[in-house]
Amino acid sequence: LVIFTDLDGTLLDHHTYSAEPARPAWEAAQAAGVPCIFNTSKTRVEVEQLQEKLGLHEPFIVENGAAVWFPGDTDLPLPPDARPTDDLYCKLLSIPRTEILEALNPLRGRFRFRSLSDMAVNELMERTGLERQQAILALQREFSEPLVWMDSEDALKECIEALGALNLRLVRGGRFHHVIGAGDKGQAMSWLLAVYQKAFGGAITSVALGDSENDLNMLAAADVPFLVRSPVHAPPTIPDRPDVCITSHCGPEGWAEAVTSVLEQAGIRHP
Ligand code: 2M8
Ligand code: MG
Ligand code: MG
Repeated sequence: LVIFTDLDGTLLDHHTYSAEPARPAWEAAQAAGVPCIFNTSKTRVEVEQLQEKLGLHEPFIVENGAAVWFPGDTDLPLPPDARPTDDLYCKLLSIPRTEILEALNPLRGRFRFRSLSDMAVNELMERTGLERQQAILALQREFSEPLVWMDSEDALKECIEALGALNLRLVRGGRFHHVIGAGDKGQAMSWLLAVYQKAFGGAITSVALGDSENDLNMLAAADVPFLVRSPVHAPPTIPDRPDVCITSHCGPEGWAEAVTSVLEQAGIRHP
């Protein structure tokens, strides 16, 4: 069993960013040797800080599937192109943010949007409710660019087409639209799952949890998908997965509900 989870609005409360209501559930998973892999829009430095705060030490996927980071002391078989960076290894699945920003520049005259590269820390704090220290880390992006869309829905469609011609995509998170290069959360999850299969042999059951549109391909690719209820939007529908479970609680309470049920079905009980 391996758990892949979105953070904002899923493991973390949409408004307060607290994961505490889910603590007993992830501690039970950890005690049973079930890894909780973060698969998020957040940046590497945001996830590093969060893992430290929660007491987790696992590989993680950042910026909507753009890269997989492994702890420096990982036992997993690293691919030959994993790049040592600081204390970690990075497997790049996408392109650098600089290329995305260059592609966005000529579109600024055609469409109305603000991107994170236009924002100072204070504006990001106001828009997200992040603390100053967290907002500073959210601005340290490496592989993607979140946008506040300020134009019409028709213009959004046009912009998605213009980006598509440049091999870029726009995916909708909880608050922002994210411009990403190749890959997505679903592909990154499948890539990392194959690394686990190789390490441990045999089939591993993948559990995925998410709340927003940018999580749908991850949920569609998982053996056991959970849509965690959101306090701010209706649950999106996943084509071809009528079996998806929608939690009755929102955010971390819903996460705990889902993970507890999965662990119980696997014969793992809370201590
Ligand atoms: C952004 O990501 C979330 C994910 O769903 C969003 O679109 O609402 C990113 O900028 C991330 O780095 C940041 O931590 C988060 C804060 O709400 O917003
Ligand atoms: Mg989310
Ligand atoms: Mg997210």
